[in-house]
Parts: sequence; C-alpha cells; structure tokens
Amino acid sequence: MSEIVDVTDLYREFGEERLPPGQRETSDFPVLSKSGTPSVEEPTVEVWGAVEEQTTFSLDEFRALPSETQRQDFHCVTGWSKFDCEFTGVTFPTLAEAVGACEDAVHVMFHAADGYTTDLPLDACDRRETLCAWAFGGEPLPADHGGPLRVVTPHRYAYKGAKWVTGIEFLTEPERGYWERRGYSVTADPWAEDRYA
Ligand SMILES: Nc1nc2c(c(=O)[nH]1)N[C@H]1C(S)=C(S)[C@@H](COP(=O)(O)O)O[C@H]1N2
Ligand SMILES: [Mo]
Repeated sequence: MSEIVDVTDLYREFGEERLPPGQRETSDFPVLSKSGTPSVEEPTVEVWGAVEEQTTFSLDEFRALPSETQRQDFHCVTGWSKFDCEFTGVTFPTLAEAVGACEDAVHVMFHAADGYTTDLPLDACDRRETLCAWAFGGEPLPADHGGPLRVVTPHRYAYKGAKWVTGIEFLTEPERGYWERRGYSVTADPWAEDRYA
C-alpha cells in the first residue's frame, strides 16, 4: 500500500482553523443528493471542450491513470464537515495533463449521471486535492456517495464535487452548474463562508 497523501492542512492557505466558520464536525457521512442515487451501469467519463485530446475513459482506463490516496476534509454547505476522509483517485492535474488542457481553457463544468452539474474556475479546480475518486477508506466508493466515480474538492464546499461523474468539460468562458444557477456561490470557499452568490 502506497503512502497516504495528507492534505488536511490545506486550510492554512484559507483560514486559521481547520473547521471553517459556521461548520460543525460530524463523524458519520451524511448523503446529500438532489434526486436520489442513479444507477450507473457502464461508467464512462468523457472529457471534452478546450482539450487537445477529447477522450472517453472507461472506468478501467480511468483507474489505469496514475492515482493516489489522500486524507482530506469534506465540507458541506449545509453546515457539516467530516474530517479525515480517505479517497483514492486521479488528481485533476494528472487528468488535465492526460487530455492536454488548451491554453484558452479558463473554467470547468462537471456533468453527472443524475443530471447534476457543477462549475469551477480552472485555477480553483486544477489542484492536487481535486480528486476524481473511486475508493473511500480503501473500499469501492458506495453508490450513494457517488460510486463508481465522483469528484471531491476539500478546498471548496462539497457541492463542487460531482457524484456519479460522467463528463468533464473544459470551457473557454464561465458557465453555471445546477446549484450555482440556483443561487449558490461559484467560488464556494468554506473559510470565506462563500455559501450564496
Ligand atoms: N451528481 C451529484 N453530485 C453531487 C450532488 C448531487 O445531488 N448530484 N450533491 C452535492 C452536494 S450538495 C454535496 S454536499 C455532496 C454530498 O456528497 P455525499 O452525499 O457523499 O455526502 O455531493 C455533491 N455532489
Ligand atoms: Mo451540499
């Protein structure tokens, strides 16, 4: 088993306290989905838009990319935080390199099997701790937490991490995702309490 990369100290870049303001720590792992758990039969991840190589990865192809296990915190905009989650997956920079993000890419839209979307500026997204993850605590990611494949964003509120991710679109202009169109913050920095736009 390779080393676990601990990114639980990333809060130092954003604030004084590991627990962001207005959050309370929980030891269980609540499920938050806009419309239940979709069934994902043959998972694929399509990467398109401002990339050199538009690519459709099968789950096996995706898992064959260089991957790592990270210990990270998870902050839901509704007020709970879960510390020390161990997710295994491909980092966003690894993925961006695999498909060759174009110079004019400035924004990213994630698409999911339940029709969910979420967007992030490329610079906020293109960080090691943005992980496309298929395992939690060394076990396959449970379906209600986004298995077989989800995104996690410990430096942002968790709605930035699409469960059941099916597509990653590199954009040359910002667009808005599901909650972002409904009044939630685009930046979603937990230490600035960027909950609403
Ligand atoms: N596809 C999809 N991804 C999603 C959501 C969703 O409804 N659909 N909800 C988001 C929200 S608001 C949160 S807090 C986290 C919750 O992840 P969890 O259910 O594993 O706790 O998933 C995010 N990703
Ligand atoms: Mo959330």
